[in-house]
Parts: sequence; C-alpha cells; structure tokens
Amino acid sequence: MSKSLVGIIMGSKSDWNGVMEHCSDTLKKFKIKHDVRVISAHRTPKRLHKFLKEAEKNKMEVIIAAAGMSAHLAGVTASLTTLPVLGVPTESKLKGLDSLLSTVQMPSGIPVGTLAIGKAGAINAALLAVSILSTRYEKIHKRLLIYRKNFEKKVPKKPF
Ligand code: RP5
Repeated sequence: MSKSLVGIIMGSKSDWNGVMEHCSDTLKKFKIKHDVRVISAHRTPKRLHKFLKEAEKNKMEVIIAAAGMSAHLAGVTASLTTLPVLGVPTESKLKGLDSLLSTVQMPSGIPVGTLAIGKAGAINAALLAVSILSTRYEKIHKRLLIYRKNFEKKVPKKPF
C-alpha cells in the first residue's frame, strides 16, 4: 500500500500541535500512509480545489478536515468530493463550541462525520478512518482488532 489512503487537512498550522498531530500519530500506529496539509476553505480555496483533484486522481479513500472558529472546512470539502469527510472541530476562544457547531450542523444533502472537539476528536477521526478502511483491507482490520483488544486491557477494573 504505497498510496496515501487518508488525507489530513487543517485550516491553520495552529491546529497541528497538541491536536492534529495525534490524528497523524494514530494513523502511523496502524501503518496507514497519509498526507498532511494546511488548507483553509477561506484563506486558500484554490489549494483545497487542487488537493481534492489530486486526492481523487490518486484514489485517496478518506479525508479528515480540522478547523476552528468559523469551521467550514469539512463542509466545503464534503461539498466538493464524494469521498467520506470526517470533521474535527478545534478549540477556540469559545472553547471550540463555535467550531463544533460550524462543523456538525450541515444541512441535509452533504454529510460530514463530525468528531469531538480537539485531541479526542483528532484521535477518533483517525480511528474512524481506520474502521472505514478495515472493511476493504484485511491487514488493517486485523490491526484494528488487536488495537481494540489492547485498548480494553488498559482500562482499570477499579477506580482506586
Ligand atoms: C481556522 O481558524 C483554523 O482552523 C484555526 O483553528 C483558526 C485560527 O487560525 P490561526 O489564526 O491560528 O491561523 O481557520
């Protein structure tokens, strides 16, 4: 599998540290090749169009789009492609509530699979991408089953 199966795009470099880096790290744990780019729906719309053209040409399979504040990146991305788009709202001065609502409140017709705000959402977006890919790639499915087994073991049986 040498092509990038997943694309991670984010509205700003400021979405990387402590947030989207965890999305990338999670995909790395599953040995899933992915592209990481700073692309903003409003600051760099041409970059978004070019990226999606290449993503479709290169048969990318899932796109993860993270943005904060007026976070329309995931929605605009979903409107321009039929690939599944997972949205990660990032934190803001309003604690990410603005980003969450901008990402999740898509009118019917163009869906965005929206995850939690910040780091948890970034990790879960990667894990959801892994689940999507696992229906097609047996190797990824096996890695996901092992991950789940180990994950359960890490949960303590008692709180003290
Ligand atoms: C959004 O605005 C970005 O996704 C980021 O979360 C937020 C702030 O961007 P910067 O001003 O830090 O570049 O477009």
